[in-house]
Amino acid sequence: MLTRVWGVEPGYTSPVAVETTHIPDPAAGPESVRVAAAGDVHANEEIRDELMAAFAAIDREADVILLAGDLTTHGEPEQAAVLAEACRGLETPTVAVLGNHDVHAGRAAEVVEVLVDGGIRVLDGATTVCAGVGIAGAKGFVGGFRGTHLPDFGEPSLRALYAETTGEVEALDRGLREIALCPYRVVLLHYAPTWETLEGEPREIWTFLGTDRLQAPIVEHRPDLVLHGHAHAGRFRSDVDGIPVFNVSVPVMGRDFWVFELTGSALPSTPIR
Ligand SMILES: [Mn+2]
Repeated sequence: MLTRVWGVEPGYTSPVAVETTHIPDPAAGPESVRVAAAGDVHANEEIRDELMAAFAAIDREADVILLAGDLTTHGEPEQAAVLAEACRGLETPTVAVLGNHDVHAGRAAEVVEVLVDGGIRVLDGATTVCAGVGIAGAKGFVGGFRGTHLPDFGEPSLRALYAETTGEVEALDRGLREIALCPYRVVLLHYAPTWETLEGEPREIWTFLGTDRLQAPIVEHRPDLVLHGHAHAGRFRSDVDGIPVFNVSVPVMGRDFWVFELTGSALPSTPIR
């Protein structure tokens, strides 16, 4: 269903600026960090050269590279090896979550092993900290949006699906608690937490492209930035309760990576009367 387009336009010179709640400390070094992001890279042997070139070009252009799932075309370890090779030796740390394509072959554990061997940190309901950026990463799952939710009712298979999404929501909540004290906090997902970045995809399949159940921990913990992929025909930019959400699927961006610059913004002082 999802056709991959590898964007070639370099766009590293005009990052999207994201103001954060971080209070800058001049003594603590740089006041901003650059996050490069891409989803739905869909590595395989045929695009080896483009992939190598794209990752070589983004290296050192950002403080961290985030990959929002669908790292491979069909979840074969050989495909993951192509991405691992592109990332091996990069100076910029790379962090990824898996997508549905990466679990398709039933070999997700091997895929993760290959990626880790290439130096990629794979988060499956877990967290990591790179360059002061706390990252809570999970694949997420399906479930729909207000008015179209899959119910927790009836057949065991349907209820198991609901429970699997519950597990993703709980993992995201735990992750955001773990990184609560990081200066910058980013959520990395494959599935969409809002329908607003799905606009462009057929409305009939939105329930299978994500769920607003993922919004609960986002609204509670208020990370600085939320990134997802999966919806190749969706929309780039939206928000959840004012928190910026970007669909960084490569076909949506029309380029290899997008760079987000997270900048500390001193909170305004309370006027004293
Ligand atoms: Mn996907």
